[in-house]
Amino acid sequence: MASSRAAVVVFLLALSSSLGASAAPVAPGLSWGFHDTSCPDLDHIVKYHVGEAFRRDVGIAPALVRILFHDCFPQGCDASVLLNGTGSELLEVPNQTLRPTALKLIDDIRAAVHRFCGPVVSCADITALATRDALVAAGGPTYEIPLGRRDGLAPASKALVGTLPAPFFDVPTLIKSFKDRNLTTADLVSLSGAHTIGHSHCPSFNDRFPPSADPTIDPDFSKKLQAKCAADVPSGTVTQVNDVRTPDVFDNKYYFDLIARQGLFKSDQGLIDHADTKRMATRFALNQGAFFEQFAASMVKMSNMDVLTGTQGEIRLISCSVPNNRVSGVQTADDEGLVAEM
Ligand code: HEM
Ligand SMILES: *[C@@H]1O[C@H](CO)[C@@H](O)[C@H](O)[C@H]1NC(C)=O
Ligand SMILES: *[C@@H]1O[C@H](CO)[C@@H](O)[C@H](O)[C@H]1NC(C)=O
Ligand SMILES: CC(=O)N[C@H]1CO[C@H](CO)[C@@H](O)[C@@H]1O
Repeated sequence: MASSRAAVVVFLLALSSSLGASAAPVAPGLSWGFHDTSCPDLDHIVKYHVGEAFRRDVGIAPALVRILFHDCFPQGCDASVLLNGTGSELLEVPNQTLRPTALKLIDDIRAAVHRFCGPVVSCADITALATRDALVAAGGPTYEIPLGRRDGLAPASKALVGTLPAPFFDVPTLIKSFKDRNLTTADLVSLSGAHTIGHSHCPSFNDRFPPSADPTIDPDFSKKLQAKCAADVPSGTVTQVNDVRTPDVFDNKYYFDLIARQGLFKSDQGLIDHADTKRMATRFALNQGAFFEQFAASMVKMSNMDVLTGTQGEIRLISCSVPNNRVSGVQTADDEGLVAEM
């Protein structure tokens, strides 16, 4: 009950801010209920599969959220991050720790959806919906997302993947990195709160061990991390939870971590210190409702970044890992025909 009311509030919020000049949650070509007639059971199918996967492994939630971020930020939410093989984004450093279980789940959901409805729903729409449902399963806010995304034909370039922010960035660099993608400081502070779930590998935070010149980290926490990562042989085998308080629950405890100087990355910890972000990060620590409201609005915005719509791109037919032109016997023209028939 409460959560469906929250959904309505976020929905109205998104609608009303779409009338404003600054934010446009409904990108041209996307619409609410895009698949209502072409795939009426879409929401249900996605939610069922995400629920089952979450019961087996709560790590599916952070895994999906990070995949969405890594898809949308470099060149838009076009499922390009899912493509495999030569030149794929998965081979780039920031993507090396995307979880294969979540990549597989997205494709399993695509297969189930296409079995029920025919090949009318893109991997990009499925990724956005599955991420939303996984966040809710982990305790986070729900929100409505407009649909109608199409899948990209090729991976983002190395240069674009390189625009993803790094964990050693300071706040001004983070703000600029987000601004370059039309994301605001409020988007930065709230979306960083996704680090309230999930885990990281030692190479992502080994710049914060003693004798670190970084005075912003709790020295005991820093020592513990260092001791834990001493066992990281071969490198990348040890994991550390992002939120030491409630590692698997999507809540506002991440901002408590920052106040206690136990943010894992420099990029996290800075948010509670810098003049441009401190007020909001503190507010989110004190008021989970305020965090959830901003986070949901920012997720809708991120899910709509530079989407392909209409006749752009394609609906991947065989696998979310493979563009149609790489599959023998399937042509992109057939795909357009199929979609037009539906
Ligand atoms: C603000 C700049 C950001 C930086 C510098 C950053 C950096 C990182 C790094 C280095 C990791 C750990 C990777 C590893 O070692 O395995 C990570 C994990 C994660 N990030 Fe971020 N991130 C940022 C923003 C975001 C945003 C906007 C989201 C989504 C809304 C997000 C969601 C996640 C999640 C859920 C994980 C855990 C993944 C898992 O458990 O598999 N991050 N991030
Ligand atoms: C890409 O994914 C497809 C479908 O799962 C698989 O058949 C193919 O072997 C994969 N290719 C590479 C290079 O991993
Ligand atoms: C940001 O917004 C401006 C103005 O709406 C637009 O011209 C520009 O292409 C956008 N940039 C990105 C990276 O989306
Ligand atoms: C999920 C995934 O495909 N990760 C890959 C990222 O890139 C490295 C190589 O650079 C691969 O080993 C990983 O499998």
